[in-house]
Amino acid sequence: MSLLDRFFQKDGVALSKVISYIENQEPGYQKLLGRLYPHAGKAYKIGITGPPGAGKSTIADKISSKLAAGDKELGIIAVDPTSPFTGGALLGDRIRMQDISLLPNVFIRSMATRGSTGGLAQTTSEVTLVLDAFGKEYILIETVGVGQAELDVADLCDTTVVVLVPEFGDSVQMMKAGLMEIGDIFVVNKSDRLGAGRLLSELEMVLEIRGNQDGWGIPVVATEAVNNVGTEALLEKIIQHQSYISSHPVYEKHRKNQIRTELSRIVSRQFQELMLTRLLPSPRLESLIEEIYRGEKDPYSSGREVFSRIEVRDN
Ligand SMILES: Nc1nc2c(ncn2[C@@H]2O[C@H](COP(=O)(O)OP(=O)(O)OP(=O)(O)O)[C@@H](O)[C@H]2O)c(=O)[nH]1
Ligand SMILES: [Mg+2]
Repeated sequence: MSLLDRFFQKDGVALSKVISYIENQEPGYQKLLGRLYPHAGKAYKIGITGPPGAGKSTIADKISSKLAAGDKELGIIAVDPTSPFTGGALLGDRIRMQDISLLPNVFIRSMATRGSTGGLAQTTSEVTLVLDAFGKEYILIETVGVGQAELDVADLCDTTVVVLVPEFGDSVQMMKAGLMEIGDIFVVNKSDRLGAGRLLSELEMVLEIRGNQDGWGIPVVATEAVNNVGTEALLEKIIQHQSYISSHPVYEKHRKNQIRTELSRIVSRQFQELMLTRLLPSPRLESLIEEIYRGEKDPYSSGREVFSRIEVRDN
């Protein structure tokens, strides 16, 4: 039986293998994605993002066990930032999600960000597609919301939950980090800590000024995830957002935007490959750098010259 046959028979080992194949960009991986694509499109994607240590994994764990208890098929992707400051995150995620990882309807994958040439968002989106095609109904994607790549991941999701904690500071800092724009639901976690009440009312004020978004009033939920407090209310808000967005015309726009982003990413990546392998392979690049360095050429006309070697056919 082929790997794909086993995959479609819901073999977890085949699922892991297909994901590795995609992550490593093995030969023909794009064809494989093309074959999976028609089987995908049913999963609901929930992004959980926020600063390091805010409690994202703990929240993902609590929400997942509630969904899994309701017999939902779940996929969880934890994006490991591989930063020297959060080097232990990978192991930490595994430990905190140990209980749910034993359930037959839950599949957890930790993804390292290093070495993904197509970018984190691209690989995450491809792994999401694989889980979707496998038949996962909900896919939770945990990312540390501190960089552009992480913000891009939010575009993949249907509901983005932004997790904040009192220690992270005031709303000005959150706005700077770009977190205020991407949240469909905000969570003040560690509400057992000092300053949680202030953060909550500050957030509510900022969101009130921002107003409704296409008829969705962005809620703020207080949680104490380690003790499973407020997590039920959070899941309720997620389900509410799901039914809101699924029935609202904004969903079509959202889906089309996802397709637009995906398509342009795929084309850009192919351009990049074309450039590195054919137009400007390393030796050619190095000699151009030398020529520019010696003042014999300028980078602008050199760039145009390289580009002009592409034959663009109109059809
Ligand atoms: N006091 C308190 N601690 C919490 C709460 N929720 C989570 N924690 C603790 O905060 C720490 C970080 O939690 P994680 O769930 O790993 O946070 P994270 O956002 O996934 O962390 P990274 O993935 O490393 O960015 C853990 O020690 C948790 O037990 C809470 O509500 N109150
Ligand atoms: Mg985590």
